Amino acid sequence: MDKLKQIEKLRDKALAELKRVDSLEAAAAWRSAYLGRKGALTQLLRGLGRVPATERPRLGQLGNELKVDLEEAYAEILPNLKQAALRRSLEMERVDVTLPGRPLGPGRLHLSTQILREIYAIFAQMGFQVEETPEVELDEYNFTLLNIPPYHPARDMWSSFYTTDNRVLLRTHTSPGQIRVMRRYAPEPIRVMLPGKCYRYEQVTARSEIQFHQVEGLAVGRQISMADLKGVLIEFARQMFGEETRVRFRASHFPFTEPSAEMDIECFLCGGQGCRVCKHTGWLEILGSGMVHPQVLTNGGYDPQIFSGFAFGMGPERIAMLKYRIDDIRYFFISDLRFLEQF
Ligand code: 2NL
Repeated sequence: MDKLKQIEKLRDKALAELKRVDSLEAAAAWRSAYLGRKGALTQLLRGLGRVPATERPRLGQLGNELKVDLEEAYAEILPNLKQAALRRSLEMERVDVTLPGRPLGPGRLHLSTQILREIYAIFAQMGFQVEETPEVELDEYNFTLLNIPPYHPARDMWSSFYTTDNRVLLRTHTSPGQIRVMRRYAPEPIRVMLPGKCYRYEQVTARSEIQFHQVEGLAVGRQISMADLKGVLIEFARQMFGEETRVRFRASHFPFTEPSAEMDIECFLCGGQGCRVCKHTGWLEILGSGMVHPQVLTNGGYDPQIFSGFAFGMGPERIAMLKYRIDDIRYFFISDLRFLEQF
């Protein structure tokens, strides 16, 4: 077939097909079938290289005219198709504002809050009252008054969130609040619980978060001994983990207590036999504690010749993780209902 006829046939075919195009998708397909890089017209124009030189200019001109005509025909139908597509999507996505809303569940307390409240309830029976203290603290309260000297690793910029004022930071533990409470009540005897969010500038992993809760207890009075500390914490362990729970105290170190001890409970998952959770020791570390350091008592406004006290601190997330076998602390802070609704 000669080229002239081919061009005319292509025109008829393309225009006839364009008449049947009824959607944006079909229009795009049509455009690429005729005008695209591998389209019929493009192929045909490319084939002109092989026709005799005398016919080439005229055929080239006709081919280019066809190209312009097809582009124009395409541009002409496009606005209508766009309109139709818009109308269809408005129709399909219409919102019926008279439909009743989807019911929202009543919500529930966050797991960390649930555990915190269990802890308060137990210590409340033993005379401890809850106090809340600031999350944004002076470094004097967060460190210095707690007997954490300037060269102590906990003061390192890398583990604290400082503000642009280098005397102000996000508390790394709830203990600075204990100083505030002591100064408010001294020289009265006190028994207080301090719960709240704490922050550490550290790599987030399955075992450590930059944010976590802590709950601390503090008792200061005239006749308080290490026996009181042990009695109170053993009672706590029995109420929290069961009457039969065995505990042990291990010597430890904190800058603000002397002596210091950590309390372990017998692993309730394996009954002390040794398992993955207790790392085959049979024991789970639950909290840190100790007798308040004389310097800290002094800083709080109590004369250490007359007063003594004990303190302890624990993480509700850690306790919840052990209790419910949660293997990643990050679940507590990502607000995923699939996690939260299990508790
Ligand atoms: C832990 C250990 C602890 C305290 C917190 C405290 C506060 C004052 C004076 C003395 Cl004002 N002590 N708090 C004492 C021992 C341990 O926390 O591992 N917490 C997660």
